[in-house]
Amino acid sequence: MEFFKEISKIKYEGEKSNNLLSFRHYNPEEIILGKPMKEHLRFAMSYWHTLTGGGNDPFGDATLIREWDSLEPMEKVKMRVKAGFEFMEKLGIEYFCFHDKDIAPEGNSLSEYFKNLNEIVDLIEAEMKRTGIKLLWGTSNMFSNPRFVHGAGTSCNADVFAWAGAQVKNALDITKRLNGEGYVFWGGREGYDTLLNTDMKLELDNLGRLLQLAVEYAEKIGFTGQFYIEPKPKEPTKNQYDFDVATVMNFLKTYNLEDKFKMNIEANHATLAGHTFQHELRMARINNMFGSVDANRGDLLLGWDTDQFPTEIYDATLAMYEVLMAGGFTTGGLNFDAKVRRASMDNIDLFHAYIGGMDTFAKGLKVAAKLIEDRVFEDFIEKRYESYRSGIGKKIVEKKVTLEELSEYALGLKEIKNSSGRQEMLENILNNYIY
Ligand code: XLS
Ligand code: NI
Ligand code: NI
Repeated sequence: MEFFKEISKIKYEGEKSNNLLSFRHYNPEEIILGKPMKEHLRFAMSYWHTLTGGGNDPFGDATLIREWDSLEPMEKVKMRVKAGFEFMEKLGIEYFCFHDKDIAPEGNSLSEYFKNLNEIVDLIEAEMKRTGIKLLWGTSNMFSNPRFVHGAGTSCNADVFAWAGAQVKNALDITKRLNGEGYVFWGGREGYDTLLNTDMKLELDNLGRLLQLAVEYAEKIGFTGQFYIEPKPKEPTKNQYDFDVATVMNFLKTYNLEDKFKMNIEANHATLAGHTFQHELRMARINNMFGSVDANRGDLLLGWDTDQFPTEIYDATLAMYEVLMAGGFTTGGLNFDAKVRRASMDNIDLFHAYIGGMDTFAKGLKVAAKLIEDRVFEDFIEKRYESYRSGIGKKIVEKKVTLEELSEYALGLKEIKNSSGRQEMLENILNNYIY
């Protein structure tokens, strides 16, 4: 059975094409810096936003009504699997990501939930075999169900911690079974709304303990995928413990987990933290913590995670610049953690959304590759810091000076001469490469 009958396989037609159901920039096999575009970009479909979400918001119910929505729970989720794989095949997307709860109904007990999950995982496994599509990462939803009202690993209720442990165990089993290349921990409700009722130390220690248990279990079952943490500063709680890359790095060091995790960086989470997307990627890259990306975009005027499809070429270019400078993705990829707007209720809107996101990142990749090939920023930056390659600067970098020596040197200086940072010129050059 075909779901998206009005849409055939989306092809690359180049920049001159007027066909809105084609790629203008994403040419999967085109070689960029020695490897095909598709290997650079490793696009993934987010199961939750694409297949499960209905467009509900705090003021209104679902508007995105799909063919499967009228079916009984198990039939419904099976049809979603079929539709999802057809969708990815038509777009040429080779990876997907999911939470346990996205794919199967929870039923009336934990054992029923696990049983349902197993049944659907059988079907997903068969579809993966049929299409060659792979699992980028799995994760567990430990935030939607009311039992997680106070958090999961950071709940004040030990029974909830235990339940979270069971869900993580099961999600790791599933991820391993489907050959997942990674496993994500996004904080969900791991945070607080007021310190008046919160034992912050115990909550953070418990979160560390949950992650340690996950790492131990992965070793036990031979799951060799990459663990990631996805930072986010707020929403749903007022303060999320995994605030940003820098905070998460400190957390991981405190709990001896820094070698076991990398970052999954989401564009909209970066901006919520008061950083640019590029800042978070850079921070991860220079600390050897770069892992994967949740590609989306926020709205300048709205203060929450709007999860819009990424269409801004500046952001995509600078993001791909960081990805390339980090040596590219290994286990990670570009997961579109993005949803169509509530009023975009047709199936075709899903295609327009993904085509836009994929084309934006493909164009960003091409521009970033050219910038790197021409060493546009590298040469400028190298020159800007040249004072550290000889004389007193070299001694500073090599830790060969004392404060007394610095003082003696400074006392001998007549004047200090600085040179321009040339920001405007560099911004113009960036524009020239984009347009
Ligand atoms: C929510 C997060 C979530 C994670 C996966 O803001 O982005 O979707 O990516 O749990
Ligand atoms: Ni995300
Ligand atoms: Ni998000």
